[in-house]
Amino acid sequence: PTKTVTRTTDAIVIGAGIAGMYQLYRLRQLGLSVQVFEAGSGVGGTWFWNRYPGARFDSESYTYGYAFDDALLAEWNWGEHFAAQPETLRYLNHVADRFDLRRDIQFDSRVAGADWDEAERRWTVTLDSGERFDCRFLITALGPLSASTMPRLPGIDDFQGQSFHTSKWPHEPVDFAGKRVAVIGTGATGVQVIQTIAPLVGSLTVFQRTPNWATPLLNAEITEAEQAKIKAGYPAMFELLRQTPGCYIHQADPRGTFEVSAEEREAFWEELYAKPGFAIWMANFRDMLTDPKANALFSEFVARKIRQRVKDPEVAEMLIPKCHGFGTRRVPQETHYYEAYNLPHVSLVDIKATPIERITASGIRTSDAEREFDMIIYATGFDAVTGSFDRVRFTGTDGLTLKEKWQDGTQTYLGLMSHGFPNMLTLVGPHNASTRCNIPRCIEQNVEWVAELMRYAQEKGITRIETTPAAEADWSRHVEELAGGLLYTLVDSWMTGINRNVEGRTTRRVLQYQGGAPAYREHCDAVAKAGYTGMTLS
Ligand code: NA7
Repeated sequence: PTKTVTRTTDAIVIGAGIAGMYQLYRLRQLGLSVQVFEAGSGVGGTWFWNRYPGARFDSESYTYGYAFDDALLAEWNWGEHFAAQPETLRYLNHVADRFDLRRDIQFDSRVAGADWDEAERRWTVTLDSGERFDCRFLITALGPLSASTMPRLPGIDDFQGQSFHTSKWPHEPVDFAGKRVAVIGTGATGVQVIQTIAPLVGSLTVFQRTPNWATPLLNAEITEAEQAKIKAGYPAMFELLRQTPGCYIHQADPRGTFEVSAEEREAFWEELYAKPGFAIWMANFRDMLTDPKANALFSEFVARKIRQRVKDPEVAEMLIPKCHGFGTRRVPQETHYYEAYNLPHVSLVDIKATPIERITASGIRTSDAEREFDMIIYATGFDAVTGSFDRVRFTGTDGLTLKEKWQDGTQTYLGLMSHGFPNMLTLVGPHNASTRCNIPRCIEQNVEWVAELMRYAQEKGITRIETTPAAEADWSRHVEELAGGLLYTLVDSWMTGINRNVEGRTTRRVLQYQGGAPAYREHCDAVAKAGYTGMTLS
């Protein structure tokens, strides 16, 4: 049957977050027609959705913004070293306006599925509304942390008070005054919410399953003098970011933990604890994330800090992770997080000891108590990296969906494509360096590589691009091998693909390329330079 489509373009991009916006910009420069679909009613992706109180960068603002346009860099003044969500969303809206991006973005449009048509060598994209569109190249910019997940608890819909998942936070202001609030979840998001609302609420009860090693963010406003210095330093800073493994301004210390004296070690760790941002995670001794003994010693240092900061020793012990070492899960960055537990109206419930049995009409019932709340905040995270792909029905050459193909292990080439899904490019997909990265830096690399591939295809009249099974198998094996020896692979977290709120997400997986962004970039560049090895172009 002839298909009826609303619009036919050279490319469709799914998602208008940081990746999708920049991809649109780059493809337009090639003279391609592009249609972007965005589920939200505005641009910004993560920064559009995650409006919960306290949402902010853990990367230095100026390392996070787009680097591709000098005029944009020159005109934008970040207000804080670690900008809060409203500022970031303002920035992304500014970018959308400045480059006139909105005219090719259709908002409030969630993509339900995409079907490959081998005869036409084109994709048909179907929206939730049933509307269909058609394109030669399909580029996904779905976001690695966009498929939010709720606990699988009975009674969630029975609750009569207000309740929110942090990533679906309402646009209207939420009033906390005098409210009895529950927060479930103590990951990077939970920590930001808890420390921010603690002083505003009537009472706060935190339901913690696993504590995390949180360390001080030490945010500050950017002074005028700093602003000038940041602007003048942009070229050198971006050059440095190209060289560090995760494109952060922090670099591992070349020394091993046990190569220095105990005094020197302690002094160095004190220094790191007083440094803003991720320095403590990324500029620590070089063996901190590979040597269990080094890791345990540093974890003990951070545990001491927690004990010093939390007045009630029992609560302090509950907040100290016992089953994983520092940095083997995402390190939440905090501002007076631990001090929040010193407030008389804040309490902590260990739900490993006393599990939540159900959500009731008036609150939360654990195995030992029933508590009443006016508001429940679910800071329960995401079906990371592959979850956003699973929620779209991508159907490839042999009728297999991508979800089915990746069911028993993700298979990709360069984390940017998968065999059986021709002409589909997966920005920030599994197996690329992006989710171990100061993400816009890796996004720019992904986007620019894809744009160059599109330019090449245009020049050579190529209408079909697919990776070979052999190249895909090699890359996937390489990615698995690189993760060997890293302590994080031994721990359950979104970084290892675990999410017990999702059917089948109980086995650890390697989702990220761990060889570092520079090596990843070299791989990608070598592939392009050699005329796109590992791929069939026709
Ligand atoms: P995370 O880091 O995945 O944290 C989710 C939190 O929610 C974590 O503490 C979980 O406990 C907890 N959780 C999840 N499901 C449940 C259920 N069913 N019951 C109780 N507690 C639960 O997500 P975030 O949003 O904080 O951060 C995601 C990333 O966004 C972050 O790393 C940054 O890169 C930005 P668990 O640890 O699984 O025991």
